[in-house]
Amino acid sequence: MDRLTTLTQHIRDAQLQHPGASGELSSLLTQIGVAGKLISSKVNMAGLVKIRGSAGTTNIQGEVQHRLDQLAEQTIRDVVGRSGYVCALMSEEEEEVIEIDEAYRGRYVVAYDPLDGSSNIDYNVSIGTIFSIFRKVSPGDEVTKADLYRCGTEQVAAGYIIYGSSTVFVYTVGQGVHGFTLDPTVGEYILSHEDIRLPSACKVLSVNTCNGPYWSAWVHDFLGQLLARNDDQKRRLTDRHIGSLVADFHRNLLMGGIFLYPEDARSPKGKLRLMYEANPLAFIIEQAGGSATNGRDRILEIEPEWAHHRVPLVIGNSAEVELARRCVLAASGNGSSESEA
Ligand code: P6P
Repeated sequence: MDRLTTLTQHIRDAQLQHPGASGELSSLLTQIGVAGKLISSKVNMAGLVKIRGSAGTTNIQGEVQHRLDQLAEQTIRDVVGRSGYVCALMSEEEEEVIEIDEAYRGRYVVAYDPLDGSSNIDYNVSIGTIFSIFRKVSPGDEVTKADLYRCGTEQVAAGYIIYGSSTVFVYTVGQGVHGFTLDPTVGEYILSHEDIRLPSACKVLSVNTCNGPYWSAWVHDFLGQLLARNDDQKRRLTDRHIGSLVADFHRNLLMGGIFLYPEDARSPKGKLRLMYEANPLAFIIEQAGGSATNGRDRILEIEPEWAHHRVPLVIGNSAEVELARRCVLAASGNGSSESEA
């Protein structure tokens, strides 16, 4: 029987790579794991305890909040916010940055989407928590914009917890990407996906094709080139899109694929948020050997304008991300989009 490695052990081993590390980041990641266990138990019971359905309120995004959204938000505030390792929280559910009481304040900033894909909650589709962690940089106790609105390259850790057929915690601290499956019988995350590498072949295309009438020309060019790969001999590419970013991303990370939510006439700046969706997933995909762009720039180098900065997102296999970039350039009159692949 293979040796079992728990999340806590793995995080500690990763921390041991940095002798000067205080262990606070390790403890913070462990607390995020605890929050994930609590949210997982509620997600898995949602249908039974009738907490599904709308809470009748809306969040800053104007999206109808589900009770599970609010529960996930409160769980992260209680567990992570009072861990003693965090000085500020940036939540998809909250317009303002959440400052932490002095008694619990620590050295890290956490940006998170407490329950991504929540519109799928009532249909038993996989949903998830996405998180991004920065170390405070300004001196003293005060939290400044310099601590908050940071490029993704400054993340010290990022990950997600996907609540699906099983609950899986996936994270990176810049030493590869690792996944842990929760054993609910003992409440431990057990290493199940060590050193995840994005498969070299792009097998999956994930996009909401019903946004087609709203897309820029480059998107049609890009998709046309991808679909041309399927011919009489072989179907090289298939479509898998479930409308839950964390679920679409996790499947593509393991199978090899490209996900895109480009800018369109309805969302001219894109729909997905930089700080707590694009940045953490871009950190992960790069650590696994892939790429992420807004169509022009590397996601991790985009300067955030505010906590809920939206970006177009193309993320997955690097060759296909580069093809998307060429299509954008060609549409703007610079160069040809013809795939070199
Ligand atoms: P659309 C869920 O609300 C979400 O933020 C992502 O999880 C998902 O990829 C996207 O929105 C789906 O948006 O416009 O295709 O319904």
